[in-house]
Amino acid sequence: MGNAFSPPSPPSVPHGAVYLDISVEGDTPAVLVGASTPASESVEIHDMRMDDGIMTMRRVERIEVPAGTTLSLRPGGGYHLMLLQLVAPYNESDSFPLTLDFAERADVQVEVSVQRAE
Ligand SMILES: [Cu+2]
Repeated sequence: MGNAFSPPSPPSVPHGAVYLDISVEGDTPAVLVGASTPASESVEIHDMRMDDGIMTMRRVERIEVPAGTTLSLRPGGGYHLMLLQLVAPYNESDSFPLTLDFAERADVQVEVSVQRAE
C-alpha cells in the first residue's frame, strides 16, 4: 500500500477522491470492501468509466486485487475512493489517515497526503 494522495478540495465541493497503490503480497488475492477516514462522513468505492461518451461514476461493492500484483488507482478513470461529506475542506500539504477494510484480512491504515494530481 502506498502513495495515497487526494487532490485539494475547493471549499464549495463537499467531497473528495483518494488514489493509491494497493499491493498484494503472498498468494491470496485481497478484496477491498470499504474504507473510512475521520476526514469525511463516509467513503465509497467508485468506478469511473466512459459510457456513451460521458464519464460516469458508479459505486461498486468491492475491488478484487489478484495475489502478487499492485493495483494503482489514479485520476482520470477507473477505481477511486470517494470521500463523501467532508468534515472540512482540505488544502495542499495537509494529510489525513484512511483505513482500508479488506475481506478476510487485517485492515490497513495509510496516510493520505493532499496534493495535486501529476
Ligand atoms: Cu467517485
